[in-house]
Amino acid sequence: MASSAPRKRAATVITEVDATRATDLYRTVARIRAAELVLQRHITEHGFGGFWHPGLGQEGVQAGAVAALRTDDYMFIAHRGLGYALAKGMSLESLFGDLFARTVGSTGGKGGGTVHFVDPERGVLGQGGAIGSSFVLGAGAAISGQMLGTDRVCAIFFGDGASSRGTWHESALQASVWKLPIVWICENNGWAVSARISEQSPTENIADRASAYGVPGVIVDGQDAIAVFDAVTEAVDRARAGHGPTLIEAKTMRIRGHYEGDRQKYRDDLLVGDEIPRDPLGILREHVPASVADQLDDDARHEAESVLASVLEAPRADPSIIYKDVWS
Ligand SMILES: Cc1ncc(C[n+]2csc(CCOP(=O)(O)OP(=O)(O)O)c2C)c(N)n1
Ligand SMILES: [Mg+2]
Repeated sequence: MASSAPRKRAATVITEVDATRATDLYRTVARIRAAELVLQRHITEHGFGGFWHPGLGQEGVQAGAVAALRTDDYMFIAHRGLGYALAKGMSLESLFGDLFARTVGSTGGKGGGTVHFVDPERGVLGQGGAIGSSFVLGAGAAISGQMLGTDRVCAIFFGDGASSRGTWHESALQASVWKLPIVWICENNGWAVSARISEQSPTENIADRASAYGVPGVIVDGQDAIAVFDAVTEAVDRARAGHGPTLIEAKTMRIRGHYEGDRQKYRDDLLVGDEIPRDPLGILREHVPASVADQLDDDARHEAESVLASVLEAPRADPSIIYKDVWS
């Protein structure tokens, strides 16, 4: 089932459902984009206490994939951006609150940024700070769903760099044998910090590794949110029906540095100007009336600006909460 070219959507005729879906995806991508840009500006002007790994340009993967999940499906996010958590229904206030260590954050102000975004009611289980640990944690969440007799699926996001961890291989083997309800979503943006994909993988496609474990490997154009939604929907249906995991590789690109402020001297493919190649918003605009898209852009910008302003006014947490929620 592995393929060497991005899967094309079969449907070229826009149905009523497609138009609604495209508008919903546009709204989500626009909200993520606006949050990314407002953070980028703030960090450039005022600096930042931690690391912000921008997900600019990768919003199509995040919005498209999460739209294919139910609210009660589990999800392990990756560190690049906040799109996964926002798309799953967490409020922008709770995410900015985490980034700026304010009490309104999902961790109540303990900070830590993207790594600690959490919302069990919406299935957002955070991520492991050690890249690749989410593969085993996610397998555990999937087993728990199975043992409790639910039909919950667990989506696990990760990068091309993380795909080389042994943890993927051991959990892939077990997940395949036990038919765990997992969808692995690899955001292949071509870089792991300063290492090109060609320096860390002997094969061009991460998805090709799936065949070794007897699971489908699907390549999808990560800039096309609808194509991502279609691919993840098929994988989610398969997992929910008890047929086991799927590996989806979304081809995307890292627009900015590994972290905001990274000068990227190692890079020979730096973009000039602000234009995002194959911009996920531009691709969705083919399916959304211009006036609707313009309004959604305005709404998203307004939301990001006003939420950032109010979060920066919110109180910082008292240091005494530092051990709250720590399991020992
Ligand atoms: C086990 C482990 N090794 C190294 C790191 C440091 N680190 C954080 S992100 C990253 C690169 C990840 O690259 P990729 O998975 O492609 O994700 P991307 O940053 O491109 O989104 C590394 C090496 C870490 N957090 N954990
Ligand atoms: Mg990468």
